Amino acid sequence: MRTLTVGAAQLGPIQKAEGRQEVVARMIALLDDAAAKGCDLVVFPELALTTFFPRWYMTDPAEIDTWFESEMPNAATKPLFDRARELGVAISFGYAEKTPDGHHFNTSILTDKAGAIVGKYRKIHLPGHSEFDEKRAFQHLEKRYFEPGDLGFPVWHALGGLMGMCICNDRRWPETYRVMGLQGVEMVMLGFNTPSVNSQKSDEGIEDRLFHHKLSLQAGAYQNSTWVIAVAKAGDEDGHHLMGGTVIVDPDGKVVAETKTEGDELIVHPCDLDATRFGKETIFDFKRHRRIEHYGLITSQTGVEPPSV
Ligand code: CDT
Repeated sequence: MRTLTVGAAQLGPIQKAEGRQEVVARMIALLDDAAAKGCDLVVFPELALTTFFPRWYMTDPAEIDTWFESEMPNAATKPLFDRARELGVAISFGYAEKTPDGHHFNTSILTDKAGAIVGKYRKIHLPGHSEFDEKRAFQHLEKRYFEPGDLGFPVWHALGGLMGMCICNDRRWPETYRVMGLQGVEMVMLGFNTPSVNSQKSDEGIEDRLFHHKLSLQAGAYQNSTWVIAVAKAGDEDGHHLMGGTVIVDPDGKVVAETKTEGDELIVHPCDLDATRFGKETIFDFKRHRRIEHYGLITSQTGVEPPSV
């Protein structure tokens, strides 16, 4: 057994006016709780330090940049890194990253138990749109504020296992898991901010949204025989509701732990990384069973092209 005890640290809503220091204090409270419960690793949501700002339409670059971090750790997040190091707990969380040469990404990091950053991922599948869309009930402007990630889907040797990350909408795309699966990933960590209604389909509510969320995670976990840790930012942010649904999914595709609220809430599960072996060595032994000679369209074509009549 190679057991990694994981805390999935859901955050309740963060209002637009709430500062990073307040949020970091909430994250430290969850981290303390996780350490007391024996966690080796605590995973926090996408864009964990602020409200989900891509719902707001902005045109002033200086205003936009107030939502971004130009270094990590920085003054606001140093107390979180310091506490994680003191407790000997690894952490993963998402934030809006501005690089020294001015690029903007939706990013997640993973630290080791000494608080050193050992992995960085930049979100590849950016949902939504780039211009104000009056037809939508509310805006989702990730394509306006972020560039698609430029780091691929790396997998790292860390915490005694093979660890990978993706972010929110990435979880809906099978390619995300398969590219990590081909590197032997044993645990995928991801944060999400998912509105509880579809801005383009008013009758698609929270039940359907939670169903599609879990369907994607459970399929990705099963088909690649990997743990998946999916962590929400949930609840009502300035009148915009985000669904909860923080879950830990085992390599058999089963949900083994789940939050019950839409507030700050920690769930903990002992994840045996060796439990990934059975699936990887049998039905999903890629080397024996994959037929790449028939998969060319997956990387040569983006949109749908029906066969000619
Ligand atoms: N943050 C994020 O990626 N949210 C999306 C909402 C899609 S609606 C434009 C998600 O896939 O959950």
